[in-house]
Amino acid sequence: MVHSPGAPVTRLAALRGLATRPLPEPPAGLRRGPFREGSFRSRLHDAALAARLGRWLGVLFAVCLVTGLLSHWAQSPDPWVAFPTRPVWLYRVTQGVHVLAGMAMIPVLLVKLFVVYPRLFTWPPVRSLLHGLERLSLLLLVGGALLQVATGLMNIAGWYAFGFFFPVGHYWGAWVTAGALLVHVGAKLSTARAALAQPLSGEVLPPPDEEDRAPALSRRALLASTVAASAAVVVVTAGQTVRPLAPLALLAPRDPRIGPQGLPVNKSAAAAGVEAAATDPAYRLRVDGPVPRELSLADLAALEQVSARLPIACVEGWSAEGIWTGVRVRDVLALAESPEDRDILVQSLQRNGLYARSVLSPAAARDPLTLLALRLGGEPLHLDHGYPVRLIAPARPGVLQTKWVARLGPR
Ligand SMILES: Nc1nc2c(c(=O)[nH]1)N[C@H]1C(S)=C(S)[C@@H](COP(=O)(O)O)O[C@H]1N2
Ligand SMILES: [Mo]
Repeated sequence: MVHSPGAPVTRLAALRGLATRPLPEPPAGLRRGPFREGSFRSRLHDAALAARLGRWLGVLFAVCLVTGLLSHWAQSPDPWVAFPTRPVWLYRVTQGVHVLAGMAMIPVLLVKLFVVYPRLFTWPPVRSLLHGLERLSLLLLVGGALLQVATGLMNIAGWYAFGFFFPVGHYWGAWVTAGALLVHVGAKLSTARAALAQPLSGEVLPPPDEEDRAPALSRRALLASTVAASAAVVVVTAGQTVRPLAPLALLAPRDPRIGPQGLPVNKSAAAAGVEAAATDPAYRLRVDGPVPRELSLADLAALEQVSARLPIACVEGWSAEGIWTGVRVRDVLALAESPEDRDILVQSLQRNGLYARSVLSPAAARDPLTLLALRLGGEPLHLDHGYPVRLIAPARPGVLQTKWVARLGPR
């Protein structure tokens, strides 16, 4: 080996040689069970099929990553740049797409794993250092992808059986999976290109040497049914956010039409422990600022009332629109002479819980459509929708649309 500091190219070549140098093959006696030659006979374990499924997965993963990062940004309490507040349906669309793309991934991921799992038992298991590293990255890729899909699915079903805070785990899981995917694509690029150039056989082939066995499915038919399953999942889930599809929303945990005042409820007043405080006639909205204010419901009703059609767009993928009526946050803050360039902390009557408070960026607080709603669909707000006062703002994740507001002011 050459060790001259002036020859980085030679050193790189040496490193490359080390990484790709064949490792000694393990004794053939260990080659048992699924490691034996010809253990997997189905013609569906096929590179051309794997590459096509992989391409689909890559597209869906990219959509999930981008929309997921947007959601992370929208929920960040301290963003460099505030998440935009227009169009008002922005978050509704990005998060709806996020959940749908994640759901669509499930059949494709499962079929892809079925198609490629025999490769788990390649022989020798590790050919070189580089090959070993690549196989290790597959562990992260498969583990990460399954974890992302499973935690996402559990989250939309409201089943928090995992021992970590969902947004944090799902966020870091995404980066690990993305990194492993990048390595995978890099390692497989030329193989995948060649496999994609091959036509996908529509022929129904029996396993080799078993010409008399009844074959089941062609590769093309498996690909087509996977895509169809994926599309079907989308159709029976999309109704939780796309109204015309609501009657088909068999898989959606939420029907956007069902709930008090025609809108779903994520946490009821009883569950939040706010029934007494929210219905107390002594309720006053506290507004912090140089001239602190305490406003009764009558005071609020005497201010200019604004109506706007705005969606509640839950991170779980369901969304529904309502016509909200109430006062502008900026008008209320002006009464307390609160400065216009500060983050605004909104606090609920709810004592505990992650969603008992939220932060409005200065731009969101100034937005003429950022409201403290008193009415929904023309009626006084239902207790479960946040009576007496709830925050409703454009292009804002549902988790930040604080209900039963007790107090607001500069953070
Ligand atoms: N105080 C408080 N506000 C809250 C919540 C909560 O648990 N506590 N849940 C949030 C979530 S996750 C959503 S999606 C919306 C749902 O509003 P809705 O129940 O009126 O449909 O309220 C948000 N506001
Ligand atoms: Mo939510």
